[in-house]
Amino acid sequence: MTVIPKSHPRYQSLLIREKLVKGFDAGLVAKEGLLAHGRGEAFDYLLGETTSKSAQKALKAAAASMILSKNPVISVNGNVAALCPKEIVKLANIVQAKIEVNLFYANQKRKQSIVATLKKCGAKQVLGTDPKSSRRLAGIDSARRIVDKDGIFAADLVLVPLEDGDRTMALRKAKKKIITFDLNPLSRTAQTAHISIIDNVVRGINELAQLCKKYSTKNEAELKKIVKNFDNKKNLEANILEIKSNLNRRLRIA
Ligand code: PTJ
Repeated sequence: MTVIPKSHPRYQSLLIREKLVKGFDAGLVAKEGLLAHGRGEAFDYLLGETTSKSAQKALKAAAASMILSKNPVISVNGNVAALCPKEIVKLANIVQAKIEVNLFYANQKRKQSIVATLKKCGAKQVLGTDPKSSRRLAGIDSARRIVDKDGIFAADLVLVPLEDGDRTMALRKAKKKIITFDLNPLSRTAQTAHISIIDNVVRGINELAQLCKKYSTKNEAELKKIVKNFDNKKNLEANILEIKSNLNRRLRIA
């Protein structure tokens, strides 16, 4: 295993990369997941590798929506299982959400490894592996159309970190409220979801869990107000402007 010295200027980023590689070696991450991570890293670089103001806003709207939801589900893929399995279980416990494994690159063995990882982190139940419970989402051809009848199929809200655009659209058509973590503000998923948190899931997921805990004591009217005041399109524009001003700052330094 590569030892990354703490003094390395890109220590955090290299540590996250290492988690992905370990997750790949452990059979959790698809090969394509490593490529997807590289794309994410590039956008994170442009974002300044911090949770921006617009991401904070989206996190607040996401937390309020999750508390208000009657039947929330967290969808987990290979990358998420490698990067933040403990945090996923923690969040699910706070908001009483179900957890479902749902893969783009379908593979039963990988699914089982992801379930085992989540259970090791304390998940009591992980949906998405029982063929008798499977249902099809309309309007999508990828493996992600297969969902659990008690999970995503029945959910009113689905948190889909690192999602592909087709399923985001299909889930929206199925009248689910969609929250995503995506480092690319221009992706189809970011543009289609109701709430797009443009942040590294590794940074944002803890913040989301903490906000959910904090908001669990707020009354319904207060929570609804937070949700109503959030405009995803406007927030994505603000995010793109944040990237632009980061780049401008770099130009001045050069
Ligand atoms: O495990 P599977 O089979 O379900 O496959 C998972 C991947 C991620 C490979 C699959 O869903 C995929 O191909 O995704 P895309 O379409 O490449 O989209 C991934 C999005 O996530 C891109 O917009 C990336 O910028 C973004 N992304 C990558 N790493 C992170 C991220 N967003 C937030 N946090 C990250 N760490």
